[in-house]
This record gives sequence, structure tokens and C-alpha cells, in this order.
Amino acid sequence: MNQTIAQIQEIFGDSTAFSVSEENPGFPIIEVNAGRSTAQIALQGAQVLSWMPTDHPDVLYVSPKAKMEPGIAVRGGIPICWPWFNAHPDDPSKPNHGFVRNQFWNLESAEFEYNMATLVFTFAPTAETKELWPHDFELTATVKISDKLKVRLSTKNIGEEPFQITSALHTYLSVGDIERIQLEGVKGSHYIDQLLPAGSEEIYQEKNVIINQEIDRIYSSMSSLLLRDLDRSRAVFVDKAGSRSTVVWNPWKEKSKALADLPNNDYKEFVCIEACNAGRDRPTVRPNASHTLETTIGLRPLQ
Ligand code: TA6
Repeated sequence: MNQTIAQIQEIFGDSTAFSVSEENPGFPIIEVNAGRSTAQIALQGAQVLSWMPTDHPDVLYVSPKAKMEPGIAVRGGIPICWPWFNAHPDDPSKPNHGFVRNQFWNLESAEFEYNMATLVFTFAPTAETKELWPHDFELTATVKISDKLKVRLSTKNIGEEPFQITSALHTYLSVGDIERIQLEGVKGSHYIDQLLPAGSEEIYQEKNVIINQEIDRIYSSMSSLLLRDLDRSRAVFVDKAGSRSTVVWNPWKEKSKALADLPNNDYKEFVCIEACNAGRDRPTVRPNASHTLETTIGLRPLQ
């Protein structure tokens, strides 16, 4: 049973930092005013949809054609892809990017102090998810909103057997013009090009990344990244922890036309920079052990 609006409001108490609305019936969205920024988080998927530092346009992109309906993945913000990244390794009939982004999570707590809002969401297995993935786990998403945005995903194995996960904090970063950005941080690393046949040789990234075509790469890299947005005269940093791989994705023209929940020209307005565990990076979580994946994004002046 999903939490009701009243139950969510009870968690907020009399704090003016939090409110919740259901513009679309059955799809609660939490609004956060953390002083130096505002945010929106959907209860479905514990998915951050918006993060706006004061006096700045949204740092995240959400497709205007995204369906805000129960059970349908929302294109934009920071989808939590778990317990597998992309297609299921053995069964393509299972949902892309796992199942937790399409399920309602439970809001456990919401606190605001010293200009930082902290919200904690949990997700536990259901009969439906056990059909998809037969393991016992506790999943916790902690969202911290201040002059930065941090999302921490913690997986705890509460079963008897170890399990492997691949996962991603699939961040859609809003940009002024995709052809006027530079991405620093993966130069010198190798990547799997997901546009090539599976098993293709990894490729060496010689220079900083510019985007002038479809790009879908899994970089073997633990480094932070810096997105220089020349059009908006700002830079966005993406720090990460618990992540040995980084995905960079933009669908470009043709793929955008094939995505029903993305306007044809909106590929120009975002790039996905994803803290993840994907490709060869498949952490094993032993019984009673935990794995944490984290991303922190924020603004920097454009030097
Ligand atoms: O992160 C890159 C990627 O794996 C792409 O291959 C593309 O499928 C993208 O994710 C979006 O996936 P979605 O299931 O949200 O349409």
C-alpha cells in the first residue's frame, strides 16, 4: 500500500521546507525549499525531478512529454536504475534499467536544518519484484539538498546468498546547447561504446568529450566530471562515490525521434552523466553487507 498524501504530510510536520502535491492523481511529488535551492522529488522511484539553485535555471532536465503516471518510467531528473543497468542480462522481457524506478518508495523522514534538507526513502521487495529478482534486500535512497544536490543509494543484502548488482544514478543534466558543451574528467580512461556490437574492444578517450552525434558510453572511471556549459556560462560538477564506471549518453537526432516521451529536438537540451556500476563493474553484495552508490552535483563558475 502506497503512502497517502496525509501520511507524507505527517512526516513533514510543521516544517515549511516541505510540501507534497498530486497534480496527477496517484503520483505524489514532494516540493522542497532548502533556502539556497529548491527541488522536486517523485515518490515513485524516489526520483529527483528538479534541482534549482537560487537565481539559476534548473540543473536537471525532465522531458515535457514524460508521463507522470504510476508504473511508467519518468524521462528526466535522476532515475534510480537498480538492480540491473540497461537490459536484464538474461531476460530481455524484464524492464530496462531494473524495476525500482517504476515502483513507489516509502518516505521515512524529512529534515531541514542549517540550509540543508535531507529526505530518506526506502524500498523493500514485493511479490511482484521477487518475480523479477528473487533476492531479499533493503534499498535506501538519501537525498540531500543545499547549494549542492547529493543522492546516495544504499543496497543491503538481508538474504542468505550473495548477489551481484549493476546500477546507475541516471542523471539528466540540463544544458543550454548540446553543441556548446565540453565534458572533462574522462580523458585518459577507456570506454565501452554501447553503439558498437557487444564485446567490441574498449576505446581510449584521448581528449575531453564534446557531443556532436549520438553518444552512449560506459567509461571505466572513478573520477569526478565537470560539464562546461558555454551557452549558460556555467559549469556543473558531478562527483561520485561507490562507482567504478560513468555513463555518458545523448540520443541525438534519430534516437530522439524513436523515443515517444522525448520531443524530437530536446536532445539539444540535456546530457546524461551517470554515476554507475555497469559494464564490467558488477559489485557483489554478500549477506548482511551493503553497497553504496552516490552522486553529488553542483555549480561552478565557468573559468
Ligand atoms: O544510460 C544510457 C542508456 O542505457 C541508453 O542506452 C538509453 O537506453 C538510456 O539509458 C535511456 O534508457 P530508458 O530505459 O530510460 O529509455
